[in-house]
Amino acid sequence: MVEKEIKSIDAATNEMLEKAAQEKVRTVFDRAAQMKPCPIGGEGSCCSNCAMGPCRVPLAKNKTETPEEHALRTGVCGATAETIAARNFARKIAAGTASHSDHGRRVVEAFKLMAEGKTKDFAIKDEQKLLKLALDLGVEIGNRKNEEIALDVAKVCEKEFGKQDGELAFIKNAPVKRQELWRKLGVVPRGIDREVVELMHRTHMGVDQDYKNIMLQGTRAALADGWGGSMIATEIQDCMFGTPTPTLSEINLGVLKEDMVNVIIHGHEPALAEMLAVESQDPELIKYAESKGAKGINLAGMCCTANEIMMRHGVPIVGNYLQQELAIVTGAVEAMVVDVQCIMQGLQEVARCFHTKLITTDERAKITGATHMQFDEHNPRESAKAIIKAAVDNYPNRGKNVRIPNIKTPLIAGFSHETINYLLGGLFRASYRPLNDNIINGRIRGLAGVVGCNNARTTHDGAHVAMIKELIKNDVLVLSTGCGAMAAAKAGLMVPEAAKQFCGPGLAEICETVGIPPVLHMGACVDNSRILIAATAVVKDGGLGDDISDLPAAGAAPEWMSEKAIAIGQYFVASGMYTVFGTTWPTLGSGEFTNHLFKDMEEMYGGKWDFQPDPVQAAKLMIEHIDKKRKALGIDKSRERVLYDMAMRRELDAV
Ligand code: SF4
Ligand code: MSK
Repeated sequence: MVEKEIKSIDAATNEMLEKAAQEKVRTVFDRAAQMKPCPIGGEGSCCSNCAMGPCRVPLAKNKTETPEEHALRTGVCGATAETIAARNFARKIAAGTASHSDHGRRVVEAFKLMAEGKTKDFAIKDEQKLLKLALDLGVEIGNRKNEEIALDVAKVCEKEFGKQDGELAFIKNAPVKRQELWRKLGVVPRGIDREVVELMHRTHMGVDQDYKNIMLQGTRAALADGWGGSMIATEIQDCMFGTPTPTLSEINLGVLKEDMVNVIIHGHEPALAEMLAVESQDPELIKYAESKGAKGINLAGMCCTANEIMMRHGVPIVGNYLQQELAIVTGAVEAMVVDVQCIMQGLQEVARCFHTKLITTDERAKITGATHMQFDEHNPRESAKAIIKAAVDNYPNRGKNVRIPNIKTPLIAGFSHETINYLLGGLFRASYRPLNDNIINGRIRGLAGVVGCNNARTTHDGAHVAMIKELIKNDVLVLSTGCGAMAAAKAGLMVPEAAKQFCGPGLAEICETVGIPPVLHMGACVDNSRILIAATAVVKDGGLGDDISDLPAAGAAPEWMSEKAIAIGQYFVASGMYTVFGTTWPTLGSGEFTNHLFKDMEEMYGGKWDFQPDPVQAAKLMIEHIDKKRKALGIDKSRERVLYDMAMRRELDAV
């Protein structure tokens, strides 16, 4: 675990931390300082899978431990350090897969209601995508109405969750060679729920006690996330809410408005957020807000729900994961509306110190002390209206101690796979060809997916921004999602002008020619599936090998904290991607199991895990990997990595 020196690299965050300290409001930053992480749990060496434990099997102090001594270091049932670390790791994959996939299931349910005409407020926004999806899923198009096609698409997707055998449908979206490898290794997912249930079973006390075998099922569950639940969520959301296209917006606490009713929507699922975006513009509700003394209604987003509505509607983003409580500390938030995932329980305690109403909206995610207003998918507009009205009613309760940091940054987001295709190839010959050509000629050195959370154990946003700057300086085009994308946006890396300032000459030239930022915002956590699709499109366009593992590409989550990040990492690795995580690594208690993830997986999948808490060093590892792949492809000529001396590094940090 790296000790952080400063709390955040973001000035707005630091300003609100000062305000919180002055007003004696306790936030995640204070709780992290007070609660030291358990070192044994942190390295995956604690098992509490049965009531004979918890059993702790930390790494041997004696580095020259003999195999016999090692065999004696077990839990009460005899489970070894390898089994315990693997079970803990696999259960994180199960939880991450379950979270993304349950999100996907909810979206399919809303889509089905829409197709059946049982909710009038949702519609098919992207007909092209619906038809493509129908073709991919074997749904008849003919002369049928869109709603009929959508209903069959919904039914096929719904079945993906409960299927007992066969293969998940979207597995066919992967490169053919990859599909064959998965079949050979026996890791093709059969049904999403089945893989999660089986993984939970196999990691129960006394079941699977061979770490390699546990990870085969861990991989199958992770693939059921990336090429299953997450991909379903992304595809159906695009059909129903629109496929994102480049959109200009703003980010950071400065998007809150002193003279308006501020409503923040926080979490992950976009259905309610979509309706809030519509209802916040409703003239009647605006008039109602004016009757309470406000100038209007200001809707803004937090975490991945923010990414969803910013990509589709340009709704501004207040901040990422570690800023959720600080938004309330401004004293200017009438309602913090939450759905599921990444919502800190600490929000309620912070909200109690201000006038903010914390509103839960999903029966799966309630918080003691919060107000619950159930979102009704049959009547989504009515639900949204009631929530906004509650926020407006709370405006007169706002205290005098309001301080909104005057800090916000513009960003351009909305780089779905389809958009990248059009931007690079043009509307009539959409293709990845120009991207592939520029990777082959070396202007673009490679691709990096930098994704994931913030973590209170490391400087807020610091690792994301340092890693991304190092990558783009070395001509690596960055694709980003989640809270990492927001960190990049706040640092000014998501506007085309950033190319000239921060990129190496090759990448800068491409960004300037096409008019794109060097860091492409691809969406929320579930939209990491867009990165899989983009990587596959690069493979299919030709010239860069015949599998994802051949590409000069790498993945990273430098500030990860969520179990979902482990599921994402495992499906990246199993899809052939070198993937490096920062902050902390949850299997260090077992050298042998860690070796399996860091070495054996490369032989199995062509991708592997790595851990490097220093973000610049981690970026260097990614660049080394990219260069290794360029060499294997025979396109390594005239590419030298830019080596920085201290003066150059200071100059880079100053911009
Ligand atoms: Fe201990 Fe084994 Fe029970 Fe885990 S399953 S708590 S290692 S006895
Ligand atoms: S919100 S999972 S902190 S990216 Fe998706 Fe951010 Fe990580 Fe949650």
